[in-house]
Amino acid sequence: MMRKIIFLPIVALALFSSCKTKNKNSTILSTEKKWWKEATVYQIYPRSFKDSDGDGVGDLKGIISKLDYIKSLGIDAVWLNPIYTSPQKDNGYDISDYENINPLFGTMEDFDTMLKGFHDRGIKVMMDMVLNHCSNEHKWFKAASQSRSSPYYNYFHWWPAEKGEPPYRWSIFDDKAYGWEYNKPTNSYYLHYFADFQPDLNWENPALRQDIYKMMRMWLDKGVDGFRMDALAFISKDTTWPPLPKEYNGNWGLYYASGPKLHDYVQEMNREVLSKYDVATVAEAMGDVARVKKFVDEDRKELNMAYHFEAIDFGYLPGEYKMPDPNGFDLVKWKNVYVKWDSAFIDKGWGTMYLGNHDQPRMLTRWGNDAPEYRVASSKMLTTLILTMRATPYYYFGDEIGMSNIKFDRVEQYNDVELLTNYAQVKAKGGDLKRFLEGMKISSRDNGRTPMQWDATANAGFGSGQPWLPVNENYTTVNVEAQENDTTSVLNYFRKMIRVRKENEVLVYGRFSLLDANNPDVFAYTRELGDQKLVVLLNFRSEVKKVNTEVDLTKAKIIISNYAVASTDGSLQPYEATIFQVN
Ligand code: TEU
Repeated sequence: MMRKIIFLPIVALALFSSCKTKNKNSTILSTEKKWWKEATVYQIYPRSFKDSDGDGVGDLKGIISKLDYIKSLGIDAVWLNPIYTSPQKDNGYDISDYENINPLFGTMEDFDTMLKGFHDRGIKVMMDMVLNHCSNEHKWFKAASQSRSSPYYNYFHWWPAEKGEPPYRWSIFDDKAYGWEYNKPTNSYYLHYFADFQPDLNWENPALRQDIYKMMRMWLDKGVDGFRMDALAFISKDTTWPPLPKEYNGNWGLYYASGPKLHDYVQEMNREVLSKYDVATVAEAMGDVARVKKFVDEDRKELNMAYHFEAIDFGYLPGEYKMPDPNGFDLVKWKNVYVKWDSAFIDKGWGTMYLGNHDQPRMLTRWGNDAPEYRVASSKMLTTLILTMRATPYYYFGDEIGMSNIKFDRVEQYNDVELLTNYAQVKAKGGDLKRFLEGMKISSRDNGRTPMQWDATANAGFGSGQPWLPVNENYTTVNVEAQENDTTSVLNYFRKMIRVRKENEVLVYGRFSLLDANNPDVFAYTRELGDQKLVVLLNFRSEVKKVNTEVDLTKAKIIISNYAVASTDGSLQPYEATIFQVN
């Protein structure tokens, strides 16, 4: 049954009422109110959240058992990483059946129970949609790879071997960084921008597109509230396969993203699927401001939100895979990245804010300070940043208790295909593997994938079986149970910060302006809407630092602070985060 949008007048009013805000610098912020702009999205990586059956892998029944906990956070929506049938070689981003649940996670009945459980609690559910590629075990690829005359052959991109070697394309998850794989039965190469077990889907083919739309409608008809669209920028390819230009220089975001028909496809998807439902959509959108904006400019009728990579990929050495700069990251430049992306969506579109997800290390280790004495203050400080930007916050599970990187020493401890293939590349080039592994302690994806730390019992209460990735050994002190009744805990600060965002519309729609822009240690800004003005001060250092706000804070009202006594004298305590209301 189609769950078409039936707008009750009152809902329609709320959804379409427009708030035009004139600020003192007289620019007009035109902001159409939407539930997904006001929502805080909590990301659940199902493998690592809660294991109900003792097989060491988190599952849907595990999530169901934690619905009340999730509700207690005050979040509005969840985004679930892929739970579809999959060989799990890239933990579900290699889908072999888009219309079923992987038995590892449960059954469709479990899914329905979980969805209802979220909806009963007023929480929306966003599913991950992997539309650039599927698994080589998908029935489409199995048939396609048998014969060129298979009706599914053109569901993929092929280069016939009689034409010689295909033109070079890069692959992010390949031992040889080579994006074509030879397939004997068809005597042709198939394209894979990701791992060789993730063949790219051929969106040129209308039959493929129709199958995809049908599948998306199936999930929406079930009542799903939105999609996070994986690697969407890559779905269109220039199928004349031109050689890469000299200026390419490894920048696939610029040269592979936004293929010539990308936006035709997204607009078609909008017409055929998305426009028929009240859903939230967010794309992984690689590229510069102009490219990313195209996805979310309302007039173009594509998607709602996009997330860029400029702030999250910041502070790595150029030309190397996620190698952190030993000098740390330049806060002044980082702040300017946020200014740039905020202004990208001033009049049109809407952005996202995140500091961690399943492709990232723990935000505490990467952007804060995971030393025991700074864990609490810097986790709260980063939480404050995420929840005070003019963008929809995406908050990664476990960050609400201040989980940190596990920092494996040996390559054998890793599970992640991205790490393992990049390790193989460094090894093949005779590179410095020790240095590589040191860097990965800060940046690798598995750091963000260790099991949720529920309590101080065995396996941190994640489940009775040996977890698929080890539990961080700090679980005996860093866990939900220990923080539940502690009013000063990171967990309770997160809940409080969510309430602060909900109670202050200015934090959603208000203008964002940087303060003390050249301050190398403090991220300071104002948010303004109508007559309300908030000042947000965030100290990114483990020492007391000065900030110049040009406002007398001694008379300002303190909305929230991560210190019992907030500083009002133009200094900030280590990792202090304080929000003031100044009028
Ligand atoms: O990631 C897409 C992507 O571009 C990755 O390169 C990501 O930015 C990188 O891993 C960061 O180090 C998506 C998913 O989020 C990721 O988990 C999948 O592995 C990938 O697609 C393939 O589906």
